[in-house]
Amino acid sequence: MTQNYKVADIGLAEQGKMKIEWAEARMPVLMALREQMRQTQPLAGQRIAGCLHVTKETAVLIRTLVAAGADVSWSGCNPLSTNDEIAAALAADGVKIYAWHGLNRDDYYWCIDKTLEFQPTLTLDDGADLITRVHTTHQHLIPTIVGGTEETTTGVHRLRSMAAAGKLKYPVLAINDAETKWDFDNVYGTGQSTLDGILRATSVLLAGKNMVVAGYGHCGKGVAMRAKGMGAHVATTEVKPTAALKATLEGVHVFTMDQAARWGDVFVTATGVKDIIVGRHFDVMRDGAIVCNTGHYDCEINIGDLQARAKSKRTIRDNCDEYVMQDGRRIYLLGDGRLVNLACAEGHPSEVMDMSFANQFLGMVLMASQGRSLQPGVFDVPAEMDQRLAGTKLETMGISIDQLTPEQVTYASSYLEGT
Ligand code: RBV
Repeated sequence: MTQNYKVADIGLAEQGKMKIEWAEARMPVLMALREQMRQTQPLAGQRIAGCLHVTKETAVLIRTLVAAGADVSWSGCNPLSTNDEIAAALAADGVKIYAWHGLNRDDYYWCIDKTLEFQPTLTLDDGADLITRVHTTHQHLIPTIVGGTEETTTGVHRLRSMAAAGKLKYPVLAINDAETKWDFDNVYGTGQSTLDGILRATSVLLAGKNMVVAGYGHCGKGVAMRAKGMGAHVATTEVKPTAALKATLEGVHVFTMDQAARWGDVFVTATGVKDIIVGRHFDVMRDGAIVCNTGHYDCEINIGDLQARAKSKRTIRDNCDEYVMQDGRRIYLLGDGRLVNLACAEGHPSEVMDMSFANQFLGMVLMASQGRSLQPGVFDVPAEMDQRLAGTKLETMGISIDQLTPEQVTYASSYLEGT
């Protein structure tokens, strides 16, 4: 029998199982859906190829997809984000999984291609690498695919460009754009886990430090908010006037990166755009500057420019490389410029992934039943699904909210009511 997994060390499975249990205890919405849909089996007969960070939270999602009847084949969506213990636990459970921490680019695509071997009917992406692979090297699979989902901002951007160019060949749900995803995961998830990654890799005191957060979108805002809470002086860099204005009114300095490069002690990129920190910025940074990225891809910091300026490099701590410049200044790069929260810590906390992955799960169920009737394109998560999910999350937290009376409903919808 051929082995239907490739992981770093299957011997790590027991450790991984305990971590998954830890996450399950903190993901009540997804767990309730699992029990509900174990009965109804809405994913029976579906083959789901997934490409998403192999974390304890993702394992909870995978177990839920399997409980609902799906056959699943999985790869990671970033070379440094796979937790080897989790991958081992999933493999031991019989999940087809091809993922290990620290794989190279060729292995990365080998893993994705392995997940496509069972001819999926649904694709689940984070960053759109899987769906891009289907549309470039595996187009023969398109006729049997009914739909897909996409987890993150960068992936949704890619898919919208693909759709605008007429190149997207099946319907995809933009999970990222659900309110119960971006307004929580992107802000509070990124905020906490990014600082978690920086602290695990450096253990520096953030109080009193100058922290530069490139990009004041949902992710940047979350990082800035939490860094402020730790006592850092926070600045952001922006290209969008309204975002820069919001930052200013929220008490965050706004600088150009040329200005910020001289000012910062710690730099985090959260823009989704390449070349945010380049050679001329490294040239003026302070001795000891710490640089990292929390955007989906590792292109925001130009590492080639950093390497070209360095006379030496050593790994001084786990996930922390020290580059010594020609003039003796030291610059520290965390997690090879890849998502610092996943490369140097455990990604977003389970409590927030509960909502993101409940959306993913319901998105798969929706696509399984309705994908065939949709045209190719990028679709929003239905608004009522979003509100229902938020309501369930509140219930699990023991929080009750009010309901409008019929009179209030009439008032709210009347244009005749005034002074
Ligand atoms: N993300 N997943 C985790 N713990 O499984 N942490 C972060 C986890 C996702 C998050 O939803 C974000 O949109 C995406 O990673 C970026 O690749």
